[in-house]
Amino acid sequence: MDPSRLVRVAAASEAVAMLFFAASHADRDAVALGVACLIGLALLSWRRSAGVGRVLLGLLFLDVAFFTASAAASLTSNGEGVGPIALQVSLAAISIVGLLTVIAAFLRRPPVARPLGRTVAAVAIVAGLVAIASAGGARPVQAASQSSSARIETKDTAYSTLELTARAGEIRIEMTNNDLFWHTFTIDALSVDVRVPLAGTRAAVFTAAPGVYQYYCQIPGHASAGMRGTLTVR
Ligand SMILES: [Cu+2]
Repeated sequence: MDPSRLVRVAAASEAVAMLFFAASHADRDAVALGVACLIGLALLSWRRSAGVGRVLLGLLFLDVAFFTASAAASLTSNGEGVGPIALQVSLAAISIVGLLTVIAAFLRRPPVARPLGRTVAAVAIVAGLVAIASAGGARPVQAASQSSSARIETKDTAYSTLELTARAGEIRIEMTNNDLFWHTFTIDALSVDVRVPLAGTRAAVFTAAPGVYQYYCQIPGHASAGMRGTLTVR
């Protein structure tokens, strides 16, 4: 099987999985990635633009592989839900397969033996189906809130609140992420930086004196998209 054909299979699987997640969770990052996959796929259709398409898809696969593999590792080490882990593992699998097929296509490797080609294509498609099946179940668990702590959630590249209040002393901010990719709860002035994967809940525990502190998400582009707020400590 021709490596460039395998690139198409992997890109189509990734696009379908991303757009399915985007449709079920209204996740802006997933929409952008799904659309970018479709653009890459379209560019492959013309000989002149095929190289650009491969580079675009290669970068997308690399980006998704990095974030989903690290999210899967984090969710696993925290013993979090099987659904979210399956979603991240399957997206990582599609992306790693996709990245390898892009590299093979660039190296102009001779066509892969048909059984191997079929296996690679099957892995991409099955991983896509697993991603779709687990996307619906990737919902966070609600944790009980306590008076001494505050909770915040992220959805559609936005914090659930842009104003948090807490009492001076030890403060615990629990954040749950409902989006496909990582978000952070970061306060530079207090050296707070908690990273939260999909369906993960992580707590930032720190001590603060009375004052107003800025919190934001460190993922590139997220703070400027509105992921910044203020924590008022009284
Ligand atoms: Cu973010």
